[in-house]
Amino acid sequence: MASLTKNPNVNKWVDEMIALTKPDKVVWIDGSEEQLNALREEACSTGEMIKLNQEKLPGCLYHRTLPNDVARVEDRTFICTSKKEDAGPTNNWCDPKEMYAKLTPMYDGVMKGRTMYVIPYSMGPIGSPLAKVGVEVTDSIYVVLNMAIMTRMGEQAFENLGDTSNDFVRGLHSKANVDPENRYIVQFPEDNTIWSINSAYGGNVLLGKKCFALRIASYQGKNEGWMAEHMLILGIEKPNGEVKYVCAAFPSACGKTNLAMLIPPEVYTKKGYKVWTVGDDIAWLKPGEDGRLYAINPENGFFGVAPGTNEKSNYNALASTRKNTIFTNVAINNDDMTVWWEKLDNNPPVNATEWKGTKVNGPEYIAAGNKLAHPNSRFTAPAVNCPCISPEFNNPKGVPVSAIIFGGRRAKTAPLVYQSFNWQHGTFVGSIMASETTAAAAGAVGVVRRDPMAMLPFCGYNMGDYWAHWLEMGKVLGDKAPKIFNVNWFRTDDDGNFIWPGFGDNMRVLDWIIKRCEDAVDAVETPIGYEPKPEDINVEGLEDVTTETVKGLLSVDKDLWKEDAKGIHEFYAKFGDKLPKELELELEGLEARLG
Ligand code: OXD
Ligand code: MN
Repeated sequence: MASLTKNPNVNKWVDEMIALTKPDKVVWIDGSEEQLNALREEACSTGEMIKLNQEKLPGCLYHRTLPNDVARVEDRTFICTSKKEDAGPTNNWCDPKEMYAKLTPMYDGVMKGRTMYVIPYSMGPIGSPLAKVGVEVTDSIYVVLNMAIMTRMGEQAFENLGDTSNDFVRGLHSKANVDPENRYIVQFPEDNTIWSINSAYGGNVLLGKKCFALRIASYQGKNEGWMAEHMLILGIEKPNGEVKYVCAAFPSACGKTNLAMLIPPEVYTKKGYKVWTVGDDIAWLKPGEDGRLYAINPENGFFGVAPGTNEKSNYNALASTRKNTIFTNVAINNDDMTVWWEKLDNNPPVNATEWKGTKVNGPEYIAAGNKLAHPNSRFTAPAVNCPCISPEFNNPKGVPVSAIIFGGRRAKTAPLVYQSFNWQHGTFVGSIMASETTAAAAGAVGVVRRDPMAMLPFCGYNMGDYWAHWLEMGKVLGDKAPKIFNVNWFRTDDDGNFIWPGFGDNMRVLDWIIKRCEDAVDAVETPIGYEPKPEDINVEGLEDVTTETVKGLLSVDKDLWKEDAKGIHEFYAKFGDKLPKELELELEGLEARLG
């Protein structure tokens, strides 16, 4: 099939990939509904996809991955820069020459008997100066259909690239034999290249997402003066119609998609407050003409975790999945070919197929201690489906950011919310982000895992250089820089119960954050930063939380923080002389203030 572009750089690279992988057939994805429909039919006829109930879930399809291929594989993810120190102590590294030499034979002829799909896609709105183009070649229709939801895919992407540019990310994916022993997810930041092999699971194979929009893009951002961050973007509309935008970074499994789509409590909706979703996972940030920081969501859909999503926890996410959605590794209700997952409701289907494909009696299966849906089962849903999608979602300029919020899961240390003293201190606050492991994951409970800016598995270069870039961006932005905050929804009482209600009530904390950005409310200075006066967190309409409770949630236990500071020293030590002096000074400052 003829190429869709005159761009010689694209065509040369695609020809090389064809010569390497030797597919029987090559199909360029133009993005038309006609072509996508034919692919859907083909995938359903081979069993790769299963058609769900087209009345209840129009346009929705189901896919099951192999049980050995259900999540991102951090231990098989590499950053291949010529110098080891450019990947840094938090990434797996391999010399690019060595890695190419190892993988090339694995790709040699891997698509014999298969079709290669060439997917042009744009990360970011078509026509946006912040957007970037990628081309992914793959032997998986599942990848094509997911990329059609997650990106602006097809011929339109070449409009952004033009006929001569060489600035596109080259993504080579083959599911090969889905062999976990030979699974590799490899980024070559210096070559704008990603090679992924032996997986068919989303995070490893939808190369526009984590591989490009975070790992490669973070490296590009450092060189080009912008930032790629693991952040949601939301707009808070005030009763006067003004909308303030915030970005927020949380480690995986801290409720990012829920915060991005939050429905404010009645005390706020009554007054006319509303929350608009711009993005739920990734933000690209660049200073605009007015000197403020602007954000776009490079993605076009949501690749969300299904279990736990329900009418109450995230009404908007659930609504987003009711049409044109791909479900991966959830359970099927065979009575009506709909989907089910843990905590969707209290009625697991009796006539169920669990995620691995076995027919079971749902309630009995669960009673025996099994899960019907894989805990990391997913929905891939178009952003346009989201009832609260921001009217600015496709704005090529992006949205101006007033505040950046960091957060983690801490039982005792971090207060409900605090504000950093300034950008440099805010960078420090982001660099010491951490979560305590929960009983949900294997291993010891309560162990602190450092996850700076929630970028630990996603930073495409040395984290020390990444912090230096943050500090540099602060200098560029000057007094127009967003204010930086830290939140913790997960403080527990002595019995281990969460004290703060979370979900929609997190609006009460966002309210204080916005007021701080507008200089409309005072704060109290503490050793760790500025905190609200307890009475400035609106608790109207809450049943179990009073201003007294908030006071407790804001308490800072100096001994715990001193202990934490020791852990930060240890973590920082890994970076040697790549650690910016400013951060070392911030840590010393914190310790001095703690006494
Ligand atoms: C994700 C993640 O899948 O952060 O978004 O793990
Ligand atoms: Mn994520």
